[in-house]
Amino acid sequence: MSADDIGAGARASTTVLEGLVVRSQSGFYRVETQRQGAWTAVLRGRLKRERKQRGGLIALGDRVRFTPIEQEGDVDAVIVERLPRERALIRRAPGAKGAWAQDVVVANVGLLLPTFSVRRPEPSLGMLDRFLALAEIDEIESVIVFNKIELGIDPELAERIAEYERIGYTVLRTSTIEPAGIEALRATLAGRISAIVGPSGVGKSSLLNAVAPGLAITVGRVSDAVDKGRHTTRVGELHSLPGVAGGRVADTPGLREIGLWDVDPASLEWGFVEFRGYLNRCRFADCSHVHEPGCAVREAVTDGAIAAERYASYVKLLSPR
Ligand SMILES: Nc1nc2c(ncn2[C@@H]2O[C@H](COP(=O)(O)OP(=O)(O)O)[C@@H](O)[C@H]2O)c(=O)[nH]1
Ligand SMILES: [Mg+2]
Ligand SMILES: [Zn+2]
Repeated sequence: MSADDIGAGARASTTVLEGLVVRSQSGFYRVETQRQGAWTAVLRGRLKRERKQRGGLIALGDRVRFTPIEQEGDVDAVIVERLPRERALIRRAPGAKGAWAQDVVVANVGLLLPTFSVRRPEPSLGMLDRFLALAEIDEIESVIVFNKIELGIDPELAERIAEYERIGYTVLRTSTIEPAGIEALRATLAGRISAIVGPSGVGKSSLLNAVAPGLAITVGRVSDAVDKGRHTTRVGELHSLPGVAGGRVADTPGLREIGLWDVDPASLEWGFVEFRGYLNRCRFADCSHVHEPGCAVREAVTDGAIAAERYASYVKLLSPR
């Protein structure tokens, strides 16, 4: 049964409950409440049409209002309203007529964890810079994770990592084998909604299992895409963390493609935190920091105040094609 077939004829009760969307798959939503358990919900008709038009009106991490219905299949609730989002991790794609299509990957997410392994696979720091810029622009805090440290960190990589710390980012050095940094990761995740992102194989699922063994997330294979090929179903899930502080973390397939996002070139400079002190010192107010004379950002690169590698990432992101 498709989600679209349910709920239209169902008589909704007048009870309205509030909950958090912790799982989303093909129009079905798992909604958790504080005291009334968890529900499987579909969208009410009007929301459904908006979902089609806007490509996903309800995202993982959204707070919603819903009413219980007579159970049909697994479905026992209909979502009637989405509450305002504090913030969201957004994937942007160029849309029709110069507009931007936006796809909310996780709503109300307070922390992004760009995660890489120090080797096997080798880290892509270009991708890291992309994640960091995206988080800065969406006003989401980032904590960088380098996993598999028991394999050893090349001096060159160690220097690059130190540079991220110098510009203000917290870096966790972890291993699920040794183990190392797991306690720090657990403390970082406690009591907030986070999203872990990064290439496959770096140990994201292993890290979450180390932080919360009860989760038992599948490790070492592509587990989050049900169905292969063109009709791949995206399953997003917010895992619940144990402990008094609680907390939720998304380890979701949509996050992998964030690399394909495109950003308004004028906002990109804001995504590089160490540029900010120079932005209003350029000769031209609309300086792109690539070819203009009197560019304070490029001077800072020449002086070594801004790392050449980070500047190179900026230029690459500015014109990805
Ligand atoms: N050497 C080493 N391997 C790890 C570590 N953490 C995870 N792995 C391995 O890396 C592979 C991918 O792990 P997985 O958690 O599925 O990565 P994900 O794709 O990012 O979720 C598995 O074979 C894990 O056993 C680590 O700290 N050190
Ligand atoms: Mg995984
Ligand atoms: Zn400039």
